[in-house]
Amino acid sequence: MAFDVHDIREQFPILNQKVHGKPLVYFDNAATAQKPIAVIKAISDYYLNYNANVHRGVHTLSQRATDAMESVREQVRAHLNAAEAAEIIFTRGITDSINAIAYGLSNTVQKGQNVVITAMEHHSNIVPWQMLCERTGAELRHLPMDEHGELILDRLEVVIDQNTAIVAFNHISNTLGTINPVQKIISQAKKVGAWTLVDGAQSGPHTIVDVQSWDVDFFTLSSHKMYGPTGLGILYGKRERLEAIAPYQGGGEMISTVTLEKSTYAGLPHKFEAGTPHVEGIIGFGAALKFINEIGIESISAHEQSLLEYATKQCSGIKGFRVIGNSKNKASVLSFVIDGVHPYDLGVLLDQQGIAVRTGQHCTQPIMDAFCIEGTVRASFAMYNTFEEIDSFISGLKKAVSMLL
Ligand code: 7TS
Repeated sequence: MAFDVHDIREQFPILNQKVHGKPLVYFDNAATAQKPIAVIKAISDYYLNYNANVHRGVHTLSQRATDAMESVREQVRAHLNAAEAAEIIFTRGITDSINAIAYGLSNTVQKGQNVVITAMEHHSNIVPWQMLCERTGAELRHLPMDEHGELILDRLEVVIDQNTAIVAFNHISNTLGTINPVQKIISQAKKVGAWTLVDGAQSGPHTIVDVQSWDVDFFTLSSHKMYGPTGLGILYGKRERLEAIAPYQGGGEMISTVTLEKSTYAGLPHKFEAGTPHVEGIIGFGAALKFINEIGIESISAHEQSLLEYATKQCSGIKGFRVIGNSKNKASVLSFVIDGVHPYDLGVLLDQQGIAVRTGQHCTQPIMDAFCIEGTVRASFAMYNTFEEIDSFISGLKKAVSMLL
């Protein structure tokens, strides 16, 4: 299918509205993406026609819901090129996935070992590891970054050592846009026998991921950043790794046998899926994946790259503009400050002109500390954004700056 941004926009009715009397320009895609009609329809079809709990009933609706959910598990397996569908766990989101692994390692990680993250993680890939280290006495280390927002890879062999239990890092930084060299980091971890977890929050919607060729142990996505519903995450884990760690939640569906004294756990993937799953979310995510793949992730990514280049060039002429994160390999996230202006004030003035950006720390306070700034303004682009929208953003930004400086 040829990439036609105007056709694509027709699939996102929410974009066709005015905010404060101006056409909406939605540039907050790194936080969450809008949903195409196909996703909304898949969810309403489920509620209109076959809403039922899954796995529990012999009745027809339950079977239909179960089949729909399990077919999405297979779809995700194929999308990530996992070896088997049982390695795909449905969680509540990336935050939930990382907590599941960090908790699951509580009985395996020990004092004397270390956990490695990077200087550019989202809080959800920092705090769960701090909690694990507090529980176990392990040390938390990080791979540092330079002034461009690139990881200092020369430090890899020093930071990741024989005592490293797991290396957890993001593929693409939500604040800097940096695309990290996943394979290089994984190969260093493997050299010392450490496990790996890649946070794919920002790569899921923009790049092809092949978990087997990466040879990563855990990989996680959030549906809502990939044009799917909120409240659903994907956790991929290699079978032997998932089997080796403890489940983080107990309850229905995750057991094999239960007596009042003791329970045994179900096999994969159910061991990690206690309780009624987010059935509508899973079904909606299936529709989102199909939608992305029909357009083609390469075409989406190429379009977003040209938006990023155009926006960066147009912004560079603005007085006091300073980009935060200018790594060579960068995804469609433009974070910046305007010297002398508070990001929040810019965000409010842009909103008055119908332009949605995120301002602040973006749940990455250590990045702000490293760059000695309070926060940034972040414009992040998706498949449905246009060059005309960037022009509106630039003129809106110039207007805001002229009011504030
Ligand atoms: N990791 C990264 C790199 C992220 O960008 C986010 C969300 C998360 C983890 C957490 O995902 P969740 O779905 O569990 O919340 N990032 C953002 C953002 O940049 N603005 O709002 C949420």
